[in-house]
Amino acid sequence: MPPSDDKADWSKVEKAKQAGRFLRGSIDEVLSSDQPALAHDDAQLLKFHGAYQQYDRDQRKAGGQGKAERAYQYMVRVRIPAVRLTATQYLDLDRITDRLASGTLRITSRQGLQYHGVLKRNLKATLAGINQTLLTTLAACGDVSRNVMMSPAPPANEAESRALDFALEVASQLRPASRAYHEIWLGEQKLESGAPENEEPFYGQQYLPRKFKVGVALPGDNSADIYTQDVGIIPLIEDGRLRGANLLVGGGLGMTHLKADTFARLATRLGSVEPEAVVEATITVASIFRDFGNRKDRRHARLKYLVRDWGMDRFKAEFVERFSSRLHPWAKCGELTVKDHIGSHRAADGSWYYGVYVENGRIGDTEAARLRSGLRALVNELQPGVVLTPQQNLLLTGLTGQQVERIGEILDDHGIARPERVSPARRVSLACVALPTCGLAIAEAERVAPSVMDELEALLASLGLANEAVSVRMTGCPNGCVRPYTADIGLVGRAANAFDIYVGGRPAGDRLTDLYAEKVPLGEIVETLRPLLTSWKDDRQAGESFGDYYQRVHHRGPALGILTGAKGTP
Ligand code: SRM
Ligand code: SF4
Repeated sequence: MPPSDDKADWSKVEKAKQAGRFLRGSIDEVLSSDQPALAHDDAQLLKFHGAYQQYDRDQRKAGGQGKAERAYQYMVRVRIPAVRLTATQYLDLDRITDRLASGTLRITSRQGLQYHGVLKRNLKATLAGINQTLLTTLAACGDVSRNVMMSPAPPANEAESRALDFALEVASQLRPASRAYHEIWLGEQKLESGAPENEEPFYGQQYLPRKFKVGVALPGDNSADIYTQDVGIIPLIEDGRLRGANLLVGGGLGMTHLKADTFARLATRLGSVEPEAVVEATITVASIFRDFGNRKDRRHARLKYLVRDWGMDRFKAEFVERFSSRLHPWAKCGELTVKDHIGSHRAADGSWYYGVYVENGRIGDTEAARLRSGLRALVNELQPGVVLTPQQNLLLTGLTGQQVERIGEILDDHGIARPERVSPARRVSLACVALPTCGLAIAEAERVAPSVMDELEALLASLGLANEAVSVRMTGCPNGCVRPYTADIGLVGRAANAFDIYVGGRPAGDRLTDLYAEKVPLGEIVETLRPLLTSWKDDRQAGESFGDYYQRVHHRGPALGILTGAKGTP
């Protein structure tokens, strides 16, 4: 019997789903009442609709309020499976934030878009407004297949284009079927008889045990960091033809400090399949997760724990049993790396695309730089396609050479640094949202990352390393929302003002970092790294990245495909 059938000790979230009538709960009733917030079960169900109940943690600190006085607000996440927006969609999404949210937009590390600070009374208008742009928030969060990531650059040929369609097809087939979303947010009439019994043919009423993440790479571009996904898809393209895809399973990064039974894990090779079987293979993995994932303990509910517990032999056997096509051995494929999509690039069809650097994904206006206004002006005037990248940046696509020249002028007019003036390290660095909105943040990230980068840039310049793209990924807790454990340097919030420093990942994304130093105060992070960066400069081999150098010279202990939350040895 699959463990998920034993319902006695199911987690509170499983019980909320069980009673939730396919994601309905009493969300609609509470939204139209004067209750200040949703209670636990509804707040859990709300996530499947793409919104998180939060409160401003800055305000709470200042006012010293208890739970009852929290000023509740909502984060709303737009799911954009094809990661491509039209100019009109972008401008419509931009307008919503002035009317209904905090006045900023936030590009996420999974190529989604978030609003923060949405008030309860504005939630319906926000979700309805997003749907009017022909986008959705359904399944942006919750125990379902999340936004499917993919390489953001325009495909170079027909084979790449077909490969990127895997992302769309997986997203469409794993989209929840419940009409609850339409009833609550889009005014569709509720059925008199309640929810039909089989409203979710794939998910069932319990949905998945936890979130499920899929990413598609392209040969030479692992922007989607596929080793960190539940399913990673590497298309096999030979002589311009799509031959199939290699599949990885069981990656995931979240862990808990000091808990050795939680871990970040790189996905393991499952094998390869024919092109027409890629989507079915992905859904097959999701079905194994649905039936066997842990529904008692959410800390151990991700697919990676099942893969570790079973081992790949058992996992493969279960997969083959369910899969209608053939699973072939892993096929030889080229080295993965990450392309820097910033600045101007020529697409295969002769058009141009231009990557605008967005520091930590936050699109807003400040006194120093009017990024949101500048992007609006660019999109308005040039009417480009807009693509969100896994590095929290934004590409404008389908441009002429003349339009590319115009971009520089518009950036200048709005005080936005042209990409060539942003250092290589900053261009590839990420930070998660963290404070003040994230309820799980232990430390700051997005708000302090720019000053950490200022210091690091100064140190790199003083060492003659200013042109090195050292990737720094900073998170306010060990959940790993900007994938710190595969970067050159990962900074992970450990206490209010202190971070654990991880080093030794690499752009290919197929190696985890080591824990290098613990509980380093924010102001000492860069100094702590100074000796290591200095020895890299002195002893590196030609072209050797910081992460590669660390692994060659300093790494002690076993090669790691797993990084546990246990106290590590620096
Ligand atoms: Fe994440 C939870 C933000 C990508 C691992 N993540 C959260 C929540 C919703 C906090 C919460 O549960 O209350 C954060 C909302 C903060 C806010 O105020 O906006 C949050 N995660 C984000 C985003 C916005 C980070 C960013 O700055 O870009 C990313 C949204 C992506 C999207 O559009 O869907 C985001 N989160 C990730 C990634 C990276 C990825 O998917 O490529 C990871 C690591 C990969 C993985 O899943 O293992 C990630 N987030 C987590 C976890 C740990 C999950 C685990 O099973 O271990 C949590 C906590 C949880 O789910 O309980 C979490
Ligand atoms: Fe919040 Fe932690 Fe994710 Fe940062 S890494 S957004 S602090 S859950």
